[in-house]
Amino acid sequence: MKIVCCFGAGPAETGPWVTELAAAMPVAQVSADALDADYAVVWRAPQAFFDRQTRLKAIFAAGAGVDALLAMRLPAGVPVIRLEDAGMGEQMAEYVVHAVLHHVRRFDAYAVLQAGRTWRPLPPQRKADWPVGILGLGVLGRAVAQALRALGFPVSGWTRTPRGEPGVHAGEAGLAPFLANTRILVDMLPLTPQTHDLIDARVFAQLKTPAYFINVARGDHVVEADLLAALDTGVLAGATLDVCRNEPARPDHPFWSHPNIVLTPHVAAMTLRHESVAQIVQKIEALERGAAVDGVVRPERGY
Ligand code: NDP
Ligand code: OXD
Repeated sequence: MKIVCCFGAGPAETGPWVTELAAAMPVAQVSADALDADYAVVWRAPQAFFDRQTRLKAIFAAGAGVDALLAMRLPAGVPVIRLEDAGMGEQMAEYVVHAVLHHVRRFDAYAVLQAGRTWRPLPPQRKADWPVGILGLGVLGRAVAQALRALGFPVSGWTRTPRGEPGVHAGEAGLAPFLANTRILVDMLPLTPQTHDLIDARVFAQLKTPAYFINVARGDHVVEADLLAALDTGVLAGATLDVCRNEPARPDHPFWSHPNIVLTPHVAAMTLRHESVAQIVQKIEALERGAAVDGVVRPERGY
């Protein structure tokens, strides 16, 4: 069996994946250049890579989101399989919990007071007054929901398909009641034609105010001018953004210097090679036995 790895960032990133996959799966020939591979493991691989492959049985994405991969011309009929958690759930929970507590425990307000050398305790806040709404309650959204609930925050979610669970709203009809009950909005959706530009002035206006916005998903979900306007008019008290529409953000992007935005460079949940290789190897072994695996992307729904 042959496995080929291709990471658009180049040989420095591809090499360690080849080495680690080969060690984890001694029966496989793992390389960066096979043209007749059975399985491909990729992240941001160029179009020419897919055009050269002649007999792939499956393509493994070394990430959770597959929007960039689905935008390529992929070999017809070859399933795309994404990472499910593989150590990202814990990272997402840490990132979002940090952002929520930073705001609710007023670390942002105390930073301003410190800058002015002002020793002034602010009134305590009740978690019950800070309901968190998570857009996208999938593998990673559920990990975040669990961590926030354990801290005592009221948490609700929004999904595409109804679940019949309390606090989980679904579909277009479920968006308004979900937003009306949310003060901290966390974006954890995949990028699909339905979620592109979803988060705009209309969405911000329906939140309990002053609201707070956390985006750990994709920048293309957000109409950035509407986000800035919501901050400037006080509809949003602040935002923590791990992503933006064009990454890396240009030096003159307003997010860098906005006093109420915390910006990080798409690091909320990074792909952990060891955990990812273990998951991919397990799935290849299952496929070779003819067994079904989870995490198979459904192209018609875009995730
Ligand atoms: P999942 O596929 O497990 O979950 C996606 C969730 O979004 C599901 O609950 C799904 O609903 C919901 N959803 C999808 N489309 C819609 C829609 N049109 N309306 C309402 N709900 C919708 O994905 P993961 O949890 O594994 O990952 C989520 C995203 O996180 C990734 O796609 C990626 O964009 C982002 N990400 C960001 C990282 C970072 O470092 N910033 C790292 C890793 C991921 P349903 O349950 O009905 O299917
Ligand atoms: C992912 C990401 O989707 O890193 O895995 O954004």
